[in-house]
Amino acid sequence: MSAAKVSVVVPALNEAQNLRHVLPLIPSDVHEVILVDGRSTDGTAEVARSLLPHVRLVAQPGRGKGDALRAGFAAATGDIVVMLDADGSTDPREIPHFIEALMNGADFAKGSRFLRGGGTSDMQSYRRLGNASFVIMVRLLFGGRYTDLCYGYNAFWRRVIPLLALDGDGFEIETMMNVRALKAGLQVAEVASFEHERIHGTSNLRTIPDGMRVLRTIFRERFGSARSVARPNGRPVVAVPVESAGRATAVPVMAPDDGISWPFPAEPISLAVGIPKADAPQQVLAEP
Ligand SMILES: Nc1nc2c(ncn2[C@@H]2O[C@H](COP(=O)(O)OP(=O)(O)OP(=O)(O)O)[C@@H](O)[C@H]2O)c(=O)[nH]1
Ligand SMILES: [Mg+2]
Repeated sequence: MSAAKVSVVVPALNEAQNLRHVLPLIPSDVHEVILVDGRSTDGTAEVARSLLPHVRLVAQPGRGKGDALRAGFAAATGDIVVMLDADGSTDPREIPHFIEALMNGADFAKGSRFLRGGGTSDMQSYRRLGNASFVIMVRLLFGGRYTDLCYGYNAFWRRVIPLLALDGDGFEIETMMNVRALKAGLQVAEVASFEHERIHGTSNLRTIPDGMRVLRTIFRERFGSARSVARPNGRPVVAVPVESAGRATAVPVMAPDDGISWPFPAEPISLAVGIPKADAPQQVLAEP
């Protein structure tokens, strides 16, 4: 068990079929799991409660993933907040790597699919290109050496939430968090992470409109009125290379009845145990 209390925030919009692949795999010794329901019509909240009787269900006031996450962060009571998706894309077994990065001194630990040991099977080439362009843009405009930007798996100390002053409603929220973490001069760690395809259902992301929201966010953060608080090239960005969720050693298991080969283990892991990882030291990616 981590000495710090960990709150896991999961935004979910019609993810009832996917939750059984996600919630049971959250380490059982976390402080709380908060599921932010976006007025789902498929029984998401009920399924969450049946899978995890102690889950905290939070209703979001507005619409969009950003709105949902902000509601979840406001409700969190732990020392550390971990955000991950409800569609099976993000592996809860990676949580200990994020915690480790925070325990090692990071204020903010962001998942990266493009760090050694990370990867994705859920990103079409045009989305990959868009994300890469945004990464380069953020490096040029804000400094740091991020390798990923629009990824929904991140963790941070709850005390940094006021510093981020989040006000995004949609899929630009991760970009806003990542950029504001740099602007606030936070110690940011990147943690290698593997993103899987969503298991059931369809994406809520609309590539062009949501890509435009990300682009607008980047420019507004750099050239809008908030630029006065910018501290580009702040403290170092630190990378914590880890193996991609130990997938090389994970035993594939069959989900009970959907026929999908699912590489996650049947049992959740403990925060203290985590996934076997490479003996890779922390790696400084950028000097201030
Ligand atoms: N509460 C809430 N959750 C949302 C909303 N929009 C998206 N989500 C959740 O946010 C997570 C990421 O959304 P996705 O639709 O998977 O977007 P994506 O990962 O970019 O798209 P895919 O690659 O197709 O999975 C999922 O857990 C969604 O259920 C929303 O408006 N409200
Ligand atoms: Mg997804």
